[in-house]
Amino acid sequence: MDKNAANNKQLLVFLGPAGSGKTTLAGSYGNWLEKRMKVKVNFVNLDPGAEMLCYNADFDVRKLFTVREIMNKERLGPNGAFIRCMDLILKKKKIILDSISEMNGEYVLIDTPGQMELFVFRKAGPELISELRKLGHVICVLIIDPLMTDSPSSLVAMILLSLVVQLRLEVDNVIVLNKIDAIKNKTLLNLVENRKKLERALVSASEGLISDIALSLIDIIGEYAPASRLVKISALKEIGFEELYDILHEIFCVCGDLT
Ligand SMILES: Nc1nc2c(ncn2[C@@H]2O[C@H](COP(=O)(O)OP(=O)(O)O)[C@@H](O)[C@H]2O)c(=O)[nH]1
Ligand SMILES: [Mg+2]
Repeated sequence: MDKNAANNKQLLVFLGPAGSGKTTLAGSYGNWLEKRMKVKVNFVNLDPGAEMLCYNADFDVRKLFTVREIMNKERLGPNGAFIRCMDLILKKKKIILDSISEMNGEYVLIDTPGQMELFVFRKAGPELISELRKLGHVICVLIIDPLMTDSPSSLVAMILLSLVVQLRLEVDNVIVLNKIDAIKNKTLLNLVENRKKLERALVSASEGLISDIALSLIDIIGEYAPASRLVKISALKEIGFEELYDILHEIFCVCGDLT
């Protein structure tokens, strides 16, 4: 692929804990881009354990291997098979990258394995993402599921997890809080926007040492995951997609790939 074409391609990698909505968001945001922005989108599934997808994958890693096949063939349990699959992703990376480089859409949306930690903390994720950078501008969409948070400190922990992923992958990124359609109590969500409120909530939660740790991490969050980079969305109801698009576009432009 020539350099200019590569520079104009946005590769969005969806990452987040199991069940946070990677697959749903890849599908619904991709459809939204095609419908509303009239752009061509390609979809890539890198989850060998996926049962069902909500998009038509232009490349699907399950054509090469699946977690179930590896479990049967190598007599492994689900975790062992998953680890083996991450090694296989690396082994087959040329097939994956060649296939992505042949895609002709302006956007390539990449859905990643359910077990984020195995992808991010083993070699597969960082190596693949580093190679993807040769094919276009890679931006990670880090998904937080606020339904998994039940206290101010657990919200801090979730945001921090996104920062750890950033540290490991070294690429541009945006953090999204998904499933806002399902959140009954919006108080916790509002804390994200207001650092002072979050501080007060941590103090009054009286979680002792946990609150103290969370309080001392707030500055880091303010610096590396500022509220302006946290987008509240619903992958299911297509809420917040304009804002997500604007932020992604801004990152894309600031880095000099667009004028
Ligand atoms: N209410 C609600 N549920 C969602 C949303 N996004 C995903 N889900 C649900 O969360 C579950 C896990 O989603 P999935 O995309 O498979 O997560 P993944 O494991 O990160 O790929 C599914 O039951 C989805 O329907 C959302 O915005 N709102
Ligand atoms: Mg998935």
